[in-house]
Amino acid sequence: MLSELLNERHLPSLFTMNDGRTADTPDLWRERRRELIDIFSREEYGCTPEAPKSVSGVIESRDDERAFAGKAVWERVRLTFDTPRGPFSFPFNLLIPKGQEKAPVFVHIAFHAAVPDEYLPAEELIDRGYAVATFCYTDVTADSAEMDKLAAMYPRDDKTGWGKIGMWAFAASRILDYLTTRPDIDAARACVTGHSRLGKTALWCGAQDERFSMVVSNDSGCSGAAVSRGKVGESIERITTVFPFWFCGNYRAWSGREAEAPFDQHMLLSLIAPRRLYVCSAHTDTWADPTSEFLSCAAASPAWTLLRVPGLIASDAMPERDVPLMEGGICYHVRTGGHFHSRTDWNWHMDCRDRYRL
Ligand code: GTR
Repeated sequence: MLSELLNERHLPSLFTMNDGRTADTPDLWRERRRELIDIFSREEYGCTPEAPKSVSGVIESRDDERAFAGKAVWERVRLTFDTPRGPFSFPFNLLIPKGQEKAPVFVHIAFHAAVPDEYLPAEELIDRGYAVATFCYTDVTADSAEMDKLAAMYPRDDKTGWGKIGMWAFAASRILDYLTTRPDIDAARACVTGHSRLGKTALWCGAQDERFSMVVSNDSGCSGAAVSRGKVGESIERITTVFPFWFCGNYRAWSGREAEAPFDQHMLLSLIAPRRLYVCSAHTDTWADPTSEFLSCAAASPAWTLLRVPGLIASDAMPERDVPLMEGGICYHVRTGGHFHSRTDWNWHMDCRDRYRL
């Protein structure tokens, strides 16, 4: 039974505030939300700098004739914003389906700059009326300890300074800044998404940036959707040994001490309430641990309830494979197969967006 499994994890309470009060009203939840963002900033992902005052985009090339058989406009945009050490810029691809006044959009945090890509079925998205703004994460900063590009533009302390996940998440928010200025994009219907390490990134981005009406994490696993307490596969110890630079310096102190931490990943998910959250697992992806991803959704669900939106609507068991749960504010599926951002995943994300006009 799911409820028994959940009890065994002994997850920290979403609602117990730092001073011992219980956040049991929407107003107190606003305060608690702030506390949780502070905890994740200090202990896991590092502190996010203030957003720049303005962001501008220059369209470097535009194809409105041939792209995707003439069904879409394809722009290559260079985004620029101010930082404490001067202007920073990075490129992204913007695909906009024709035939709508304003298109809902996916902000896709991508492993590659290519369009389409094995993880990005661009034509399928266009055919279903979704725009996509996709950027390659290493155009923002290297996936290594090297503090290049965006990382070089801000002072950073070793303990609480942002890690790479925080930087990629920040970049996704800057793209949304720009998209809000575009008359052809419906920025009120913006969904941030990514796979694996970039699924962790999408969650941290959407947790902080409430302008995203929907957040999708695909196979994000450890330090993403999955709770760390009782998790199998990757652990805090392992991830902070192999990828310490994804996080702030303090995170490592929790390796092997998950049970003592004042946080766990269901609290990250709760920050997305009452917006739509869609967590996706793949059944052979034991490294990410589908059970811990699903338990995390169940444990986050009371935050939606508090805000008077149904959270996870599921039976008291692990969901069947390939049967997406889309009834509540938290959606979930476990897809047959392995660690991959597949067309099957994308189609279900789009089904969900269609259904709720998100
Ligand atoms: C793995 C890492 C996971 C996951 C994955 C990926 O090596 O252990 O946390 O993020 O990379 O991003 O593909």
